[in-house]
Order: sequence, then C-alpha cells, then structure tokens
Amino acid sequence: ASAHMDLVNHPRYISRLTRDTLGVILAGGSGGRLQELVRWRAKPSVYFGGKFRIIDFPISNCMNSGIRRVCVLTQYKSYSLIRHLINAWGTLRGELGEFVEVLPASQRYSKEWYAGTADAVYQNLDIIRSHRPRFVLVLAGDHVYKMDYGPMLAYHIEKGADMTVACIETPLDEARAFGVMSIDEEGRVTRFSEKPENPESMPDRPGVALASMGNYVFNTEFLFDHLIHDADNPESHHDFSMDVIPSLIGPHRVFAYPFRDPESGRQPYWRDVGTVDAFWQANMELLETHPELDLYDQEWPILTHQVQLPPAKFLFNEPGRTGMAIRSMVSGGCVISGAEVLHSLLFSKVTVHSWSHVEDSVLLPGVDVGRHCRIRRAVIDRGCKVPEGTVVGYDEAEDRRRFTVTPKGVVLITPEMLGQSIHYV
Ligand code: ADQ
Ligand code: ADP
Repeated sequence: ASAHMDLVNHPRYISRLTRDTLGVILAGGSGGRLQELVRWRAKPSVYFGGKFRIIDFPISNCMNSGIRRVCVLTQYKSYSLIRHLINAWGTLRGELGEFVEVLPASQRYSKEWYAGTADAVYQNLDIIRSHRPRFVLVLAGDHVYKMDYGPMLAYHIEKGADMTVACIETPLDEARAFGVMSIDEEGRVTRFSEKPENPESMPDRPGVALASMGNYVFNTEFLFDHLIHDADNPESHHDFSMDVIPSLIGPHRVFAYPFRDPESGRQPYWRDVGTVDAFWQANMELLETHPELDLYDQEWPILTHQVQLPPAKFLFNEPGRTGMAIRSMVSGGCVISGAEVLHSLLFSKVTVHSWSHVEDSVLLPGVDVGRHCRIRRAVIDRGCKVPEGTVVGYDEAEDRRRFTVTPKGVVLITPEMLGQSIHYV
C-alpha cells in the first residue's frame, strides 16, 4: 500500500502510468453489418471523416494520452489495415521507445486462428511480456471517439483494481448490443453480462444501462494468469466479455470507469459506426457547424497517413458553370469541375465532373463522378468510376436493382456493383 501511495503522490503520476502501459488494440473483427464496406477490409480499416480510418481514433488517443507503445491484433481481411498501419504509424521512433506493432493471427501457439478476443491476446502473450509493461490497456479497434486514457489508469490505481472496464450510459433498448454491468456504490462491478436479452437499468437511472466500451485496463501479471487459465478451459469461447470478465467478478477487484467529460460531467462523443446507416449518419454529422466530434481540435489531434496531394480545386467549365461545394468537407486532391456538391463529405482525390449534382453523400478516396450525374444519400466506395448520367437516390426500385439500399434509404455503391475491378484498400 505504501508503494501505491508513493506513486499517487508523485508529481508525474499520470505520465508514469501511461509510460508503463502497453496499448493492445483488438482489430480482428469482421464488422459484418457494414455490408459491402467490409467485403475487402476489416472494420477498423473503414474510412471515416474525410481523411481517417476508424483505427486512427484509438491509436491517436493512445499517442495523445502518452501511451506510445501499441500492438494491433489483426485477423479478418487485414491487408488494407496492415498497409495503413505501416504507412501511418510505421515511422514512430523505436529508439525513443515508441512503436505501433502489427500482430496478425499467425498460429503461433496452435493450428487455430484467434478464437476470440482473449485468445488473440493470449496468442501474443510472450511478445506482450517482452515489452515489460506494468499495465495492459486492451482497446476495441472499431469505435470513433476521443478519450484520454490517463485518468482511467489513475482511477484503476486509486481503486486498487485488478481490472477496470470503461463504461458509458446507454438507453436500455440499445443495451442488448453491449456488455452490461451492475456496480456497487464504490464502482466495483458486481455483475457483467454480454449482450443480455433483458438488460437491467441502473438503480438510480430507470431506462438507462451501464455498458462496456470494450476498453479494459489490466495489471499485467493478473492478465497473464487469467489468460492462461482461460486457455486451459475447454468450455470457454476465449472471449474477454463472454468468459474472462464474468469469471473475475466476485473474487477479484473489477471496477467500472465512467467515461465522462471532467468539466461538464457529460458523456463525450462515442460512436460505433457498425452499420452503413450509422456510418453515413456519423459522417453527415461532421458537416454541422459545431459537430460533437471536433476534428479541428489541435489539443487532441487525430493523426493518420495522408498522401501528398495538391489542394482541392473548384473550376468553371466551358459554358461557365461554376464548380462549387456548399456545407461540405472536401479533401486534398479533389477537383469539382462545373458541378455542385451540397452537404457532402469528399475524401481525397475525388473528381466530380460537369453538370453533376451530389447531395447528402459520402464519397471515399478516388471516386470519379462522370458528367450529368444526380446523386443523393449515397455512400460511394473507394475508386468507383460512376458512369456519365448515373442517377442515384431518386428512384428506390431502380437503386435496389443495381446497388445496396439500407433501411434508412442510403444507397451503397461499390466498384463491383458497377462491374469494375475491386480496389483493395
Ligand atoms: P463486440 O464489438 O460485439 O462487443 P467483438 O466482436 O468481440 O465484440 O469485438 C470487440 C473488438 O475485438 C473489436 O474491436 C473487434 O474488431 C475485435 N475482435 C473481434 N474478434 C477478434 C479476434 N478474433 N481477434 C482480434 N480482434 C478481434 C464488445 C464487447 C462488449 C462491449 C462492446 C462495446 O464484447 O462487451 O459492450 O464491445 O462496443
Ligand atoms: P469536365 O468533365 O467537368 O469538363 P474534365 O475532366 O474535362 O471535367 O476537366 C475539367 C477541367 O479540370 C479541365 O480544365 C482540366 O484541366 C481540370 N482538371 C482535371 N483534372 C485535374 C487535376 N487533377 N488537377 C487540376 N485540374 C484538373
């Protein structure tokens, strides 16, 4: 206990905790509800916000929190993810103790791939051990949010916890998608059920459940002991939330860390862009004057890999029609030539040709919209060449025939649907 108090009273308390932490990001899930957007890429590799991929959010959070040693566990369709990680994060300074390391499922312990999230970490136990962290911060790789992990580590220490789970409050009717927990007055977890049929309200908050964000702090040795124990259990799915966490409740000190803005006390932005509708919606929200997720905040920059590109360019065409974009975000390398772009988000190297009209849409890198197109409420995947005169979003039956239409009426278009070759990344 006195060693613990020395740590708490140290002037560099939080930076000592973050420096002693290894970030381990789970990035192997398939994210199947994103439909064709994850046909060729893992969910953490899905594009977001004009320049980023989802994985950039947890990695940037680690860097900004002072956790500069990060391992990313990959499995499902990892080509574009690994390529992005190398491009974006492969240049950290190893000699300064900084790295982002990619740990793909590689059958190191057995003939099996990663069976579940706990097994993914277990199969890399020796590598994690070799980095000698005092704490392991396990993070989900597929959420969009800005979070300082330092205060969560401090909470973990101050509670004398073996493990700490980050949590948010969620409406009861949405809680079935999460791990849901009950806590006592101290914040200690008394019950944890993964995706319960009938989630329970918090005692003082009817209609609201306490949900896991899928982010966990572990004392390293404690994690290792329990992963080895779980690996030996033939009944286990080898998953943190289905097996490991429930087995710890009771005998061990598991605490819930509430994810809250320290100033306002409010719950910050946190989004699972798990479906095409949620993906479209979250990207559209960024076009608001003051979106909840501020990507222009220099105090907590979201970093990524970007190709060197010239500025976005807006051109008149021959008869003098103006190329313009209104209430939109337009990335580098885009050319809007004699076309109107309204309330849309354009990733890098998008071209929109003359007499075309694009509205309420998300265009991924390298999309080319031919002349005389009318496009509304669409998500257009990387590298699509939309042929001249294409009309999308005005005739639902016609859209359904050629493309995928979501429950909210967003039209998803991929190169394959246009009969074009696949753009892998
Ligand atoms: P889910 O997201 O449904 O719920 P899961 O599919 O296990 O759980 O994914 C968790 C993370 O692990 C994701 O980042 C995913 O990419 C990754 N992952 C999945 N399988 C993997 C594997 N075999 N190898 C490597 N990585 C893998 C989880 C928790 C809930 C919690 C929600 C919060 O289980 O308790 O409430 O996250 O969204
Ligand atoms: P449109 O079909 O709208 O007429 P074009 O492809 O013919 O569009 O190009 C229109 C204008 O945009 C031309 O003046 C062309 O030089 C310019 N342009 C095309 N591509 C680029 C680019 N990559 N960078 C800068 N200008 C470009």
